Amino acid sequence: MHTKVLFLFIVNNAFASTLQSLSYRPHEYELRPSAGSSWGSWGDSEFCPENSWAAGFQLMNEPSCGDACDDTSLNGVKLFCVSKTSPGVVEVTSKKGGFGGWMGVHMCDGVDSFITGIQFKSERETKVASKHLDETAGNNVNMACSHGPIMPGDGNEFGDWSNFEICPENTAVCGLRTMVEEPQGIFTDDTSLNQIILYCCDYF
Ligand SMILES: [Ca+2]
Ligand SMILES: [Ca+2]
Repeated sequence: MHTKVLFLFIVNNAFASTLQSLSYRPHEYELRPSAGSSWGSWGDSEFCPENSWAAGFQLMNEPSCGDACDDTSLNGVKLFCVSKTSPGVVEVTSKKGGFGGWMGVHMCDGVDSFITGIQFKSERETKVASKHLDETAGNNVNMACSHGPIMPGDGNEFGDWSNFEICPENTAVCGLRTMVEEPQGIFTDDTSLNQIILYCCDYF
């Protein structure tokens, strides 16, 4: 093997072994934007590798399917973790629903710009413990970065926006957890993603 090729092989393997998502990482704060519903259960938390933070996101969304079918809107959220010192991107996601597909990738503008805030759009649960004919729960997410403009999500329009929840100073988003309703079958209304938590870790 050529020396340069061998060197690259070793370097790539070193990054591959260090850039792994984590099931726990010490964090300073949780961003939990208000949500109109709470069907389903929380998935596992997933965190960016040490010394990396979320610099982008992507939504799993089911486009509106019209009056005669069962809409679910938002089904999942993915974060893209970036380190200031090593190349490569690690994806983290918590629990996901089974409807729709992945939308566009939204990345913070500029060098060393990381996600620091979230706003969540969801429909208000109309009755406790009993659904209307077609509820959708979570619909869309906007995120703010440490530098640059707010990144609008490409989910659906149903429901109302929460306030923007922002990480404390000197922290940035480093992980997430989602509450998702399990598939309900053909005769029962589905909602998929209902709530989201983002974690803020020390940023240096
Ligand atoms: Ca529905
Ligand atoms: Ca259904």
